[in-house]
Amino acid sequence: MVQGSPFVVVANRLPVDEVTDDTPSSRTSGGRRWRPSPGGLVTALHPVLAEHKGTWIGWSGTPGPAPDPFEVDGIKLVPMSLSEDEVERYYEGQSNATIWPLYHDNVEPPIFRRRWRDTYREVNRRYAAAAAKVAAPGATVWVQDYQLQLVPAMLREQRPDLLIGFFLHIPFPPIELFMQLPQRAEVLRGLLGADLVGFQQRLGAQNFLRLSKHLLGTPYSGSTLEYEGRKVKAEAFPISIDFAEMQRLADNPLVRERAKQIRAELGDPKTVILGVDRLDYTKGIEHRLKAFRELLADGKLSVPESVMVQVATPSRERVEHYQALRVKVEREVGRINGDFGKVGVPAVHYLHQSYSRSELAALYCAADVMMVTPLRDGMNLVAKEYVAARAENGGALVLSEFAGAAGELRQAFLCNPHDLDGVKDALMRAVTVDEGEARRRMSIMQRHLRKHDVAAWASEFLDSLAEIGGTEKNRL
Ligand code: GDG
Repeated sequence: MVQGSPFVVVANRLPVDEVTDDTPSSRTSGGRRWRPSPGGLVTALHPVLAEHKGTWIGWSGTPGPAPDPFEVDGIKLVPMSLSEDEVERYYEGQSNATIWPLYHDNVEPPIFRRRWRDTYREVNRRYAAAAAKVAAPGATVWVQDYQLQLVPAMLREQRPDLLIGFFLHIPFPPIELFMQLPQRAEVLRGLLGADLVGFQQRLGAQNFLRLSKHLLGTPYSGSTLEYEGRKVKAEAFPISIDFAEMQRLADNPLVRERAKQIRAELGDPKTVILGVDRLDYTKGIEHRLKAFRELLADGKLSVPESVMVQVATPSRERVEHYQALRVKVEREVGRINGDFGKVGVPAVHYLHQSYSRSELAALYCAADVMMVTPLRDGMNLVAKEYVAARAENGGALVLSEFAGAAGELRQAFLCNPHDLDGVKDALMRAVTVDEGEARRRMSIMQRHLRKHDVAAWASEFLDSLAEIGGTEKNRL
């Protein structure tokens, strides 16, 4: 008789990647090999999962039949299968072409397709069934993100004994936008299946409480609403990074050496301006390129004294919005380099590639100015990583007011990415800030992040959930 796990994480993806080469650190399962994929979420949850023999349910990242459950570093992994069609409809379609743009202020028009939402429902049902199967009586189940919003209610229906938490990593939109979703009541009821619904920002939690009242007439007081005779709490838990890990990387002599080398390879400019994002239309990559181009045209910045490095990690490449964005960004980069580059010195070094954590840390160390200019972003971990990597080095962060991180990183050079003059002004202030002032700002932000790291985030959420569960400290 299988006893089940007292703690279960349900996420779209498993925290591992399949490897096809002979990487020595890979683990095998049914002839397939896996390597842990380092990420904030798994780092934060690993201690809880390992201590309580936890289980993580998610997709392996490859379409087709799922491998058998296996273990990595003391955590049981239960792979879910997704067919090619399901990847197209549930993941690329409903999740990334409908919900993603809608929840990010309709930055691109969301596409609504009935087939996509039917598949989204079916896949959510399968994830919920897997969780119902592995969870021990009275277990805590933590469901992650916008791909799985129906899971909490589906799970509660099968397993009312469970304590269910949900965390949304992206913004939760205002009522007027959410109401466009053809599946709106179903999604809302899905989320209301949880005991605790966590958001990145207070605004998201308020939008959710107001929406529930508007759409379902559920009364609320403070952060708690009543739904079908139960209490559901909606609160903000701003996610963070593994601060110590990034600081350790940035302190590593090899990484420091690499940072020097990067600057030398860029021609030892006075100012290195950096952007690191998934190539996503919410990240405001074009807006920052335009600001840089205009500053070059105005003569306020010039090549080779100032150069920009833009890492645009390939992302969701089969989704149309993303293909169109790539064309626009690459056209803008070409235009800037054509107008302002010199032989052997492009103005913008554009890198449509993925890098290792240590190469990213070296880039952070090499950059005088970091530009994070999303039009809307749940949090933005890149902004936090840059701050963590700067140690005693100063450096300046230009940060959009529309990133969740702006609520905490108040010493950044804040800007409205829609206001081009405002972005230019913030960038110039960051480029010209004196060293003492830059260090002062950086150290205040570092102090904040050292305390509010990803482990603190996970334990705040889980403590709050346990409190709702009504048992002492932790039900786990
Ligand atoms: C969603 C929400 C929220 C990027 N390129 C490479 C690479 N990265 C890493 C960064 C960072 C992460 O990916 C990106 O996180 P962000 O927070 O910036 O953005 P999203 O991917 O949109 O994440 C966001 C987040 O969820 C967490 O809740 O903050 O608002 O949209 O850690 O360093 N990592 C490596 N190579 C790369 O080339 N290794």
